[in-house]
Amino acid sequence: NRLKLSFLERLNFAKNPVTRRLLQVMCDKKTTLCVAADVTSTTDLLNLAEQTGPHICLFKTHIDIVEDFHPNFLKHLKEIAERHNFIIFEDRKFADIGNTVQLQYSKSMYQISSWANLVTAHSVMGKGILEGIQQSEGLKDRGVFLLAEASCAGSLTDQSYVDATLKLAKQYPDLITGIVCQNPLLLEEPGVIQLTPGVHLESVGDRLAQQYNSPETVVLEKGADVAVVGRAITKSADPAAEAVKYKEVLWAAYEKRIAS
Ligand code: BMP
Repeated sequence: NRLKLSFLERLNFAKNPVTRRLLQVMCDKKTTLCVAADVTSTTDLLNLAEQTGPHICLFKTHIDIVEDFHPNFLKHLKEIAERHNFIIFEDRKFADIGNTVQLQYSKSMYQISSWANLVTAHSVMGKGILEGIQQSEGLKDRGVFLLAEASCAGSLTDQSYVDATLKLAKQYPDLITGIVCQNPLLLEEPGVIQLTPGVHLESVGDRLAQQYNSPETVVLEKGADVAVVGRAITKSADPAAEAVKYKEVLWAAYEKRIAS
């Protein structure tokens, strides 16, 4: 059962190179925190990366919300990522036919495949998306988080969708880093990471159907390995201090989970 194994033990099961690196970063820095960097300027993004960098394993971007994007900015982001030892993760949520996904992943001014080691994809279009990503030009080490469930109220994913998503993920062990979900899914493979968004210590949701759980709940009850925290950190007066707080609560919950 993956939930009882330590991240170090699970490292040996991981078939994807970015998953192995992620687990190593998590162990080295004692953090399972992924910050959702949902800010709209390159200055804010770089400041957030600098402030939260020492406390996170993943830095999750939505590059298409940035208003002053220029390729040069990526050099700075990569430099910060190397210095603070975290992985850059573009939450693109690919959801088209393989050929289009391939173009979206490696072309345009964003050229995601050249700087993001991790991306998200929807499973709704089937294997074409994964083939498209796998066969694109770009970084050699790449991993995909496949979405099985969403954190928001009214999501259309049902059990058969979840089951089909897990089945699809199993067919691409070399590419899949993990699953985005809200429940302790039966990921038989301990080398697959559960990523869970919708985490907040002080709020239960927003006005647009987002739903939050506490860090303890997502780790101990919902099976999260890595927790995604956005506005709880980005909107706080002191993002660095807030990141430390989340990192510590999340890590304590993980230690409790593997000890129990
Ligand atoms: P926040 O903690 O501010 O609500 O941000 C959550 C982040 O996680 C957003 O970037 C959102 O795109 C992402 N996310 C989510 O909230 N729910 C999901 O089911 C999947 C996501 O990727």
